[in-house]
Order: sequence, then C-alpha cells, then structure tokens
Amino acid sequence: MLLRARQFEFMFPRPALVMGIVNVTPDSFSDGGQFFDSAKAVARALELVEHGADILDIGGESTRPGAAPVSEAEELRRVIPVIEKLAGLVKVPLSVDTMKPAVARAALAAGASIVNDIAANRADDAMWRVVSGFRAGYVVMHMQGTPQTMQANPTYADVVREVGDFFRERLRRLTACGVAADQVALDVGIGFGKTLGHNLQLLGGLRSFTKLQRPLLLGVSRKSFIGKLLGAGVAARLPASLACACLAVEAGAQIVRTHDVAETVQAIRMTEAVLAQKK
Ligand code: 7PJ
Repeated sequence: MLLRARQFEFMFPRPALVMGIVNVTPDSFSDGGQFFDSAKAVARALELVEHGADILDIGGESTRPGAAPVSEAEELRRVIPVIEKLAGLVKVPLSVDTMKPAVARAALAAGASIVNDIAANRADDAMWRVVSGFRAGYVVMHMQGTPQTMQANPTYADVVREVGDFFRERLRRLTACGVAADQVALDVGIGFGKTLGHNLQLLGGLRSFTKLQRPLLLGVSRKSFIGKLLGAGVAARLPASLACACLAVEAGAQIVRTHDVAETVQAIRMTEAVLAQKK
C-alpha cells in the first residue's frame, strides 16, 4: 500500500508515522503579535522534528467542540508564514489542518504536501479540486455535524458501520474529482460528533477499516473522551493517549497524530518490536 503526497511517498507496511501537532493560535498571554506567534509555532515544529515527528500538522483554527470559527483571512495570516518558513527548514512533509479550500491552496503553494480536512463530510468539492491539482495527500476525517454542533446529540445506529460507509462513499467521490485513492488516508475522527461510547467502539473496531486498503490515521492525543472515562485533566491524559496509540498500531493504524511526539514514538516503537515477534 502506497501513500502519495506531492514529492513524498510512503510505502506500507513500515513503522507507523507520527504526526506532530503544531497549533498556530494566538497566545493570550503574549503581546508580541503575529510574528511572536509564528516564531513560537516554528520553534515548536522544529522541536517536534527533533523528537522524531515524521509529519507536521499545522493548524490555525481550533476545532474543539463549540470553538468559534476563524475567518479565511485570519487563518491565512496564521498558517502561511509558518508553512513558508518550515518548508525551507525541515525535510518532513507538512500537513495543513484546514476546512477551507483557499487556505489549503495557499498552504500547498507555500510548500505543504498534505491537506488534513476535518470537514471531509463536505457537500462542495472545491477542496478536492485543490487536492487533485497539487497531487497532495489528503486526510478524510469522519465528523458528524460541524465543530459548533457536533457534540449536541451524536446519534448512530452502528457507528463502526456508518463510518466505514462514509469512507467508501468519500473514496468514490474523491476518485470522481481526480483525487487518486493512493493520495488518501482515512481517520475515524475521534471526538468529532461522538459520545464516549462511540469513541470506544471506533477504537475497538479500528481493525475493520483496514479492509479499505488505505492508511489509517488516528488522533486521540489529550482528547476529552479520556477525561470523561478517567476523570483526567487535559495535562494528565498522556498515559491514556499512549495506550490508544499502541492499541491503534496493533489494530493496523499507520499514522498517529499527537502533541507528545517523543513519548508516542517510544511507545509505538516498543509496540512494533513486540508485534514483530508475534507468531
Ligand atoms: C483531529 C484532527 C483528528 C485529524 C483535530 C484535537 C482537536 N485532524 N484535528 N484527526 N483532531 N485528522 O487535536 O484535540 O483526530 S483538532
């Protein structure tokens, strides 16, 4: 199985890829303005590469439940300088975490290689034409609703089956828009329009999505379902995040998105070393 993202090619099976999260959101405690926020994001990104990140995921809009949307102009102002700078400094692929086709296009023009689209449930195919034009990698993430509404009353008859149906339908529509299957990775979207029970069912059912023959990406890092299950505050969720990452790798996931790159790399390499000895 191959994943193509512009000049990058990843051939699987291979050790799982760790995607490091770089948030470019204003620091309410700083008064240094945009340059300060960009410089901090770049410094953080370089640190994540040192820690072993295989991909950097750069985002300028918070998509936590209920977070206010950010304008296109503001999102461009946040992420493009960071991507331009990193494109000249690091060898790993840069992913842009955005729902906006114009931001994706500008990010790809500035040197990004992957579009991480949490709104892959979109109706309009403008985003897919951008991805097709650049031959970029594309993350199809499942979300029920929008970040503003998704946690109001998530409802599924069978969440694992419905997410699988969504992936199959998106792969068909993407192909029709000129995005080849080998540009696509799939993500169940933990926490995006899901209850704690739905999240646990998706984690437990992860192996079923390997049938689709596309790399599976998983984002569980510090998420609130961990707090709901275990009562842990956001700063105390690393152990459970690592447990989910290891289980996901055992179930066949190939890309893990995380804030804590060094710790996740260590946990995954140990998991893989043991899995390699399974008879
Ligand atoms: C995810 C994401 C995820 C993908 C966020 C957070 C919320 N992109 N962007 N998958 N989560 N592909 O990190 O807590 O799970 S933002």
